[in-house]
Amino acid sequence: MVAFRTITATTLNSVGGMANGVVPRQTQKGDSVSIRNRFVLGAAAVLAVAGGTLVAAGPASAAPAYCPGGYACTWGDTNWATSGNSAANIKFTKYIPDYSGWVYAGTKTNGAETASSVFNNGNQDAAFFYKNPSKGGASFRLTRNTGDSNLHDSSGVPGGYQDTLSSGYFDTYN
Ligand SMILES: [Ca+2]
Repeated sequence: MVAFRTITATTLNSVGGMANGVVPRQTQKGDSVSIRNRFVLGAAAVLAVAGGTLVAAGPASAAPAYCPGGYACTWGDTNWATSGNSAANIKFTKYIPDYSGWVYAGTKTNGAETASSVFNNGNQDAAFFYKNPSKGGASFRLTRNTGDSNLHDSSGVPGGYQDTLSSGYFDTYN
């Protein structure tokens, strides 16, 4: 819509006419306005592309319940719950070198190699999750305020990490 108005005004200017209250301007000035508007439109297009990239890279969204600010959290099942309970998670503010030492809150389910959903609600850092204890084995990285509600499928974090996580670290401690 902005582009259309710009083209119309430029066209009117180029023929030196006056219509619909548009004051004719010298061609040079009209051209400079047109160039500036094209630049603004170009910048908007770049922002639109960047926004699309962010969405594709990971499901940025509001943090799930019971994963407070400053924490990275894991749950035993998909959709940020363990046995239907969002509060039944394991969370850290720095790192957990071995999830086998933890159970999902309020359950007896051990945290090692059982996570099916994860979220990084940290204040600043990316979070890294590993298949083996103490930063060992294959890993993936979650930027702040992103997560994966289903580690079984290939959207978000690449598939193959369900029921494999054994340690997690914020970047500062990684
Ligand atoms: Ca997934």
